[in-house]
Amino acid sequence: MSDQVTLTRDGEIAVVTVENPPVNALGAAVRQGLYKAMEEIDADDAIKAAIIIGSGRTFPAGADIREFGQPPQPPGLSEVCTRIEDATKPVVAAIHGTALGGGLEISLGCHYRIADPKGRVGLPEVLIGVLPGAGGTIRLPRVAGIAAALDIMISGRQVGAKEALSLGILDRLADGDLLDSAKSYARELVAEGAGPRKTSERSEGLGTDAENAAALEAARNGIVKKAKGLYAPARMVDSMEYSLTHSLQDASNYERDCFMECLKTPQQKGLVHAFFAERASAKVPENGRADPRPLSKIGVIGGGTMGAGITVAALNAGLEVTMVERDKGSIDRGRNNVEKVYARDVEKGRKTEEQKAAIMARYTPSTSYDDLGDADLIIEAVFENMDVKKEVFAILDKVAKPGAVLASNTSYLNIDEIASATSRPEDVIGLHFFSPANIMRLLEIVIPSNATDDAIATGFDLAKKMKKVPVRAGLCDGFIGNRILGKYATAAAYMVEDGASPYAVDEALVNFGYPMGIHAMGDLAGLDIGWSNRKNKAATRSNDARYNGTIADRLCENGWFGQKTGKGWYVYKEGDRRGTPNPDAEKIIDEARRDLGIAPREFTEDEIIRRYLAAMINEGAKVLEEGIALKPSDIDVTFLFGYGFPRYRGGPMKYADMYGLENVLNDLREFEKEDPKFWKPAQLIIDMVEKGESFDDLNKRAAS
Ligand code: 3H9
Repeated sequence: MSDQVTLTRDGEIAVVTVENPPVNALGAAVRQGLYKAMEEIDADDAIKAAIIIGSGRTFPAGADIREFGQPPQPPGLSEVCTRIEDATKPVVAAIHGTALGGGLEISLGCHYRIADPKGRVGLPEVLIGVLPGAGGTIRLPRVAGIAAALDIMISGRQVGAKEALSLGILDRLADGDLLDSAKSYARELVAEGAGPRKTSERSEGLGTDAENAAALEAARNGIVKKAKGLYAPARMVDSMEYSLTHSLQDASNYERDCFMECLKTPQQKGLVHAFFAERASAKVPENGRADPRPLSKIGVIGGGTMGAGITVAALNAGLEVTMVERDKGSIDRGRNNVEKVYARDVEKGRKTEEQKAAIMARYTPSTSYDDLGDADLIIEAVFENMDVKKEVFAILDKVAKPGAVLASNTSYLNIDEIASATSRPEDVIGLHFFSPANIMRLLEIVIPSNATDDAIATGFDLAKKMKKVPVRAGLCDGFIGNRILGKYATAAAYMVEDGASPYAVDEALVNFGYPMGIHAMGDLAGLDIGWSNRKNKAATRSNDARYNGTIADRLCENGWFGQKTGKGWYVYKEGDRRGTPNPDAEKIIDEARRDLGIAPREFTEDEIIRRYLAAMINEGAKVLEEGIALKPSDIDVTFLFGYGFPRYRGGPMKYADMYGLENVLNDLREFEKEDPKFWKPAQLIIDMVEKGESFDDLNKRAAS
């Protein structure tokens, strides 16, 4: 076969095992091995049926994504699936773990499918910018129906074994050991004389022509809502539609053409980059140098929105949590904030009352710091003020057990200074959660000067337990995310002062792929946050920098903080979260421009995006230069998971590579003429353009 595919025999049953850890991806050697195994099985009269199974943790989880864009190596996956389907003896797929993408397609090439009850199947190609390219659009609808098949493909969701059974994707669930069950199934098939059953020739999932057409049309209309901006979903519908009236060979060719078209799109490159960037962010030097400290009990200081969100994230991770607040009223509110999350879960049918009670049993509200004596890690989530935080850390120093990790959830403050309030700065790290902390997956792990490797590794371990995406950030004002946000928010503020409407800026960003524009986002988060930040920094602001808060300050001076006051950049009707432009804000903008002596000018959508992104990328490069981020992909991950950057664009640094670093530099040079200080190009960008390097080159260097 090949090193990655073995064929063994148990009497008249052949067992083909794929062994390509960690996820049995269907790389060239696996495809060759499967193809050869089918040839051997067909040629051996003693074999009456065959089983395909994955070793280790899963049935193949898809094509090997690393091969995308490389010269193709035969046989193609589609060919392998058809070769399996053409086998002259019944072939049973024995599924455990996650049969995804090409993995599910291999199993659909098999004639029968049995799965471990905990197994899952799916066609998540949409998440990496392609469509199923090995018969998925052809075979899945034939067993599951068009509507279900398109729902699975367009959402990319994983379908549990029970649902897959009810949809006709699976034939049965294993009872006990999967391989034993699969062998019994295969023997039954042989005994019954059930021969090969080609999925591509089945039709029980399909409806009448009119029903099929209606399902295709409904999916086409739903794409705008369900897969906004994505290219691949429409091609899935096209390919499925084509397969209904064409031979398997023609349909396979058409599907392959659609797949190849998707492969050429920047979306596909952005999404594949996002896939690997997400997995690379936890690979940090400290993790290799030290083991995390034990972690089962955590303390949270503060029961506000952030403290409660962190508590829920920790409870969901199976940890015990003690929450401390300063008085009875505050801790009651804290407890209520936690409880209402689970009450909603019960209301929505996501949890039972018993499950809620079991989770809440791991939660201890308290008004005494002394109750934190056995916590392995304590996260402070109090008011964003240095004196308050230092006070908390001085107390933690007294009550925490030796070796407990002490973490601050600050989003801007200097953690070295916070750590100086303790006698153990080596145990202090930053854990910057994003609100709502139980939902948002980004966790910036901030590394102060004295933190030890095992304290840092413990932060990463917490992220893993909470299923968060951790990003290692060095110490600076705003760390990675908020520091870069500060720059592009300023670029947006300058554009509005200079003549762009805030609504045009937001529209440009939505068209770029953001879920909402920066002004709508400001209204959602509360404009008072930025206002108070600007006031805090007023004394240290440099005189030669252009001020960015003239208009926003005036909105706040009127008490217009955004959604919570019903008015900000937009006006909000009672209970409505979507605003309409605020005419009073427009008046303020006009006045501010007059006061600043600015003659407003036009900004095209293209210029808005060029400025917004140039500010973001330039600061990203400075963050890299200073070692605040270890690699460009960490910046991408930060913005994908914490700031709404459209995933299909891969993140700001990947976008820079695709837009062309030289073009970024040209934009910066153009804008630099009007404000040399703000738009000064990062030296890293200048050097990289000179050397013809890309941010991807830096990612590769970091990985090696
Ligand atoms: C496809 O099938 C196209 C076909 O229709 C047509 C072709 C013609 N390839 O996520 P994890 C690596 S498209 C290469 O941390 P988990 C991953 O990078 C494919 N590598 O584990 C990581 O490497 P490292 C459709 C892959 O347990 C390691 O495996 N399938 C692939 O949290 C462990 O991964 C998909 O899109 C791959 N396909 O989750 C499924 N998959 O250790 C993509 C994983 O160096 N995969 N790796 O960082 C997943 O969704 C998750 O990996 C899975 C396991 C759920 C399977």
